[in-house]
Amino acid sequence: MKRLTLALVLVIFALAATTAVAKDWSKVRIATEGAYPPFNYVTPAGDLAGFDVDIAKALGEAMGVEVVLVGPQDWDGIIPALLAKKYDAIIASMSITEERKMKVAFSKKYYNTPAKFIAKKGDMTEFSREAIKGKKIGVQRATIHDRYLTDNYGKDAPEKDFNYMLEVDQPLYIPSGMKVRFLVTAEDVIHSFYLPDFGFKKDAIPGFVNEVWTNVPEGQEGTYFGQCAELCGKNHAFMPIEVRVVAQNEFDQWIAEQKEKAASGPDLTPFASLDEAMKLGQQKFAAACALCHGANGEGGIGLPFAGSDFMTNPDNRQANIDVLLNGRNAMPSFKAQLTPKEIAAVITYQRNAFGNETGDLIQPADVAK
Ligand code: HEC
Ligand SMILES: [Cu+2]
Repeated sequence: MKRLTLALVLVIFALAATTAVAKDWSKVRIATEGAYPPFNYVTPAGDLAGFDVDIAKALGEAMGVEVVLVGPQDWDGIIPALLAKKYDAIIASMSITEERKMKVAFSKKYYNTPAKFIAKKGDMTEFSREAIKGKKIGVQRATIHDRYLTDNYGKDAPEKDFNYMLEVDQPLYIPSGMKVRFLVTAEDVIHSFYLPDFGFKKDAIPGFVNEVWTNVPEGQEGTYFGQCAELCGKNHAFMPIEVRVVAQNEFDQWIAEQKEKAASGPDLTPFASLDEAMKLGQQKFAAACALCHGANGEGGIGLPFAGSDFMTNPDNRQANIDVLLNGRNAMPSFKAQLTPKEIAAVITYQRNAFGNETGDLIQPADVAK
């Protein structure tokens, strides 16, 4: 595996020799990125923390000056803002490079760490020019890693994917050259539909329909990214928005494909065996049910499954399906979140796991009836 050695430094902006009035150095403003844990990050309470921050504070103590931390500061603009004197220094695990040395004065390095390529286990074992041809590599813009790929792989450089945390499974398609109206609502909690390039941010509220519109001119087709801008829950940071603006003919084609997909209905292929259903059911249970019903079906917010009459009595099979589809009191309906196949699998799992062993195999068609 290829290694590259990073020298990490504190950057201090040298005061211009011509400065007439000596700056009062009793207070030093030091910026950090706040997006590189464990070196620098923002705590849930909104404070900057991490190794870099600790070093900054320790330096301040040793020098007998007050350190004011500035951040989070975007990496792309961290040096330009220093040059514009928004702060006096940067401490952000920045590598010393010849290019950066032309603009800023570095201190001695305060730590050293190797960088590595990472791929899914078994996917890639080497990272030679040959091996990474045609691959997509996620890399942060304007980092030495970004530069390393370009410098060392030349024209064979892999496609760099700066958007790897912004892409979604189901992008929204809209046509260019016409006014498009978005009807914005939410299914669970309040989110916010934020697309900076379109100049809008709109609350998505369950039970309300809000409206925004855009008109992307012809010739500006492409992919536009946004994010949920409302602190909506523990997965808030992972709610990207992806809008593909395409020419009218391409849009018509996409609509036709969607209609065809919708008409063919959900996948109702029966499970070949109880085992097959149990495997899928176990996954879905862990992801969607364990939180309330307990990892071993012991119950919690939801009722226990282990040994319950509801699970083991064959007369309750249909009632079991109905609860999943329609919900009951605090038990949410899963009709919109799981496919008939997934619901069938999870019910099969409930009725055979945790010592229930009824042998019941629920098929997707039983759920879709
Ligand atoms: C947000 C918490 C929550 C989640 C998530 C949840 N449940 Fe429930 N579930 C409940 C509660 C609460 C009840 C009791 C409902 C009542 O009071 O009638 C319940 C009841 C049930 C019952 C009826 C049991 C009985 O003995 O009457 C079934 C079946 C069930 N849940 C299955 C599931 C499955 C399968 C999943 C995952 C796909 C799931 N639940 C996810 C909270 C939850
Ligand atoms: Cu959200």
